[in-house]
Amino acid sequence: METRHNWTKQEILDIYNKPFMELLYEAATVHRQNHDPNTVQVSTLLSIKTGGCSEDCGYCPQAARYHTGVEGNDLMSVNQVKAEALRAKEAGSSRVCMGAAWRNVRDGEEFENVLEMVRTINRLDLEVCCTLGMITENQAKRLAEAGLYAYNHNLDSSEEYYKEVISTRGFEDRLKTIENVRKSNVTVCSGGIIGMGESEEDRAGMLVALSTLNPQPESVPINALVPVEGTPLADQEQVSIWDMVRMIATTRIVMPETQVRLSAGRTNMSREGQAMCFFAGANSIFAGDKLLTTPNPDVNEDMEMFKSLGLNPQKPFEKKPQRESVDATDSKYQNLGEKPKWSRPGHVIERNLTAQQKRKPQV
Ligand code: SAM
Ligand code: DTB
Ligand code: SF4
Repeated sequence: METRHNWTKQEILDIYNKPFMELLYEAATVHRQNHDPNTVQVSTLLSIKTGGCSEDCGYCPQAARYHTGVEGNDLMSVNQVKAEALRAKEAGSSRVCMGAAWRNVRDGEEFENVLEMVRTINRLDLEVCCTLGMITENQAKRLAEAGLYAYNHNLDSSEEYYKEVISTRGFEDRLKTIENVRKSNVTVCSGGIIGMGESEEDRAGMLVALSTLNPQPESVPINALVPVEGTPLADQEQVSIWDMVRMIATTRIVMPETQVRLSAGRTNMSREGQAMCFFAGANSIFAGDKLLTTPNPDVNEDMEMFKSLGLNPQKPFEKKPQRESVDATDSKYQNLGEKPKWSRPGHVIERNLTAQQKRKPQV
């Protein structure tokens, strides 16, 4: 069946709410028509710049304004990154995803260092992904030239619910960044979080926004909120495994060719729960005992799970060939010293303000 780019919210809601067995069967069928159901892509996350972020994302332990115990750190060195990437490769990952707690990329020394990290990891024959916040077209092209394979930039929720979670940046700028990445030929990784208090309509709304992109993202991470103390969403109830399976199955049906990533929240899922997610069409995970700042299952446990389910890790560059890394000296693209004006809506989100005002108890 041809990939559709005109899904409506009602159609997606109807899929999401199908009787569970029907939904699972349909998703597993679409999955088999488009992918090898026994292959799962494995990525390792690496937080190259942790904490101290200026934004007010209600879910995020790295936002400086909340009191979460995550310390702000400087950008890692290229050598440190290389050592971590080698460890990830030895542990069986085909991709390294470097995350930075930035609102957007700024031209300058730090970005030049990130470009060097991209070249270094690509030359280790690993797929390299970055998630650095909003980027311009020129920045995306420079990353592409350095050998970037994928750029992660999540829509996180529906356009409507986004406003309930974040006030310092707008949904439109997320879409604009994805458009910029597309112009660079780097693959797009974009998904979201469930369990933030959003409705089923919001979940469907997010899938409308993602599935109507043409082309659809090559990778769609579905995160279960990891509620972190000190963040505005700390008291959210753990999302149920049934909702997670429904969300993954629906994502698989509306985006048949994409790699659907079973992302944050696996430490709270049983092996049986995760197996249902794989059956429903998830074919990618983050491995390694840490996500960016929160825990993730142990690599050995994951490998045992793969063995018991007969799953095999996907090889690097299986979906799209490796691109050459161009040295900084041979670059076609200049550092433009851009100062882009990304939006800052600035509306009031009560629970974000409350979390910001709360002080840690004095000991
Ligand atoms: N600063 C960049 C940005 O916001 O695009 C990149 C890093 S940011 C931490 C990447 C993604 O991590 C977010 O878009 C969100 O989907 C996910 N994330 C952050 N905190 C999370 C949490 N507590 N639970 C689940 N996912 C989370
Ligand atoms: C994505 O969708 N999930 C990853 C990755 N992309 C960057 C991040 C999850 C972060 C969970 C919270 C933390 O560890 O700080
Ligand atoms: Fe900063 Fe990204 Fe966390 Fe938002 S999600 S606070 S932009 S690190």
